[in-house]
Amino acid sequence: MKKKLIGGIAAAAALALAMTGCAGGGGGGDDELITVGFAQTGSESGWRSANTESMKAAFSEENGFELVFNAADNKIEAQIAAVRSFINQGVDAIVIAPIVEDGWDDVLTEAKEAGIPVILEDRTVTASDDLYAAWVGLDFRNEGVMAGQWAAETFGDTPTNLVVLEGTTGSAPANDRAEGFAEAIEGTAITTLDSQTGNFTRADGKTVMEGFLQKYGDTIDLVYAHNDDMALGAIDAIEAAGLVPGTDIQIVSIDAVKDGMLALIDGKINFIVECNPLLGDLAAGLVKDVLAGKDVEKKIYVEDQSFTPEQAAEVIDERLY
Ligand code: GZL
Repeated sequence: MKKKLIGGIAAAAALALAMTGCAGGGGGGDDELITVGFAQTGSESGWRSANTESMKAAFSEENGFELVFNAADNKIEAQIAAVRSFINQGVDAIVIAPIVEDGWDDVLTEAKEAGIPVILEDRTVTASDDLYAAWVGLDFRNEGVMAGQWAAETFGDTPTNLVVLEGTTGSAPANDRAEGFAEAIEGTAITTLDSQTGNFTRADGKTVMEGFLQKYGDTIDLVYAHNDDMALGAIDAIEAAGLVPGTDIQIVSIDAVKDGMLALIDGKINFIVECNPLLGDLAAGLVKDVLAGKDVEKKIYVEDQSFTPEQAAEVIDERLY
């Protein structure tokens, strides 16, 4: 499977403009608006808010779109029902950030039979890739590898007790970040004491971490959080237990949203791998190209980077989210 790698969001935006012939602003093409149904996961995290903002800005009327937006509150059935409703409305195209990987074959087949192209953004699905026109997002597995490599380099052969705050059960980022991290720490002295979902939310991350602290106390050396919001919840629990996050218990996380980066600069998180949420321009470009009958890459990856506290301090003021 060919895959296109895009470096940084500026390059991604430029590519999106080029793909849509929108360079220099405006929607290009005739005056009629393109009606797009967008099925978002919900509003579970700071990352999701930034992603929604990016998508709404890109699928604007001035860019030639009429956006029908649905946020499914992280409920899989509600998200599938939203896609069905877009099909019944006869939208021109559907964009989905699928909450989980499985269970999409039927409704994607219905969209295909209705002649409505589907673009996936952010998360992926296990359904056959002839059921969607393209996917744009991040390499979650590599994000897990990057986080695991930091842990392996930092703790290496020192016996280390790890607990994991997993993302939404069944979601591509949770599955892939777990896999990548496990591969990267293989052969080290890092032992996983426990691993549980915190649903990518700060509240659940705190609750799960409270449980880990009750069960394992200060024998915990390291937390791997699949996103910053759960890492921030873990910080709340660690501090409530009278321990020092980033020192007594180190934390490695993924996303690099503003609040996560500030905690990193404060030394409460030790390392963050970025997962860029600003996918709106790319998704909008793909919709226009697919509707124009152009050939598009099936998978478009936006490159990620990582940050130490010092690196975060250098860039915090210029970051877009
Ligand atoms: C990753 C995205 C994940 C983020 C979380 O691309 O799907 O969902 O890592 C968000 O913060 O809730």
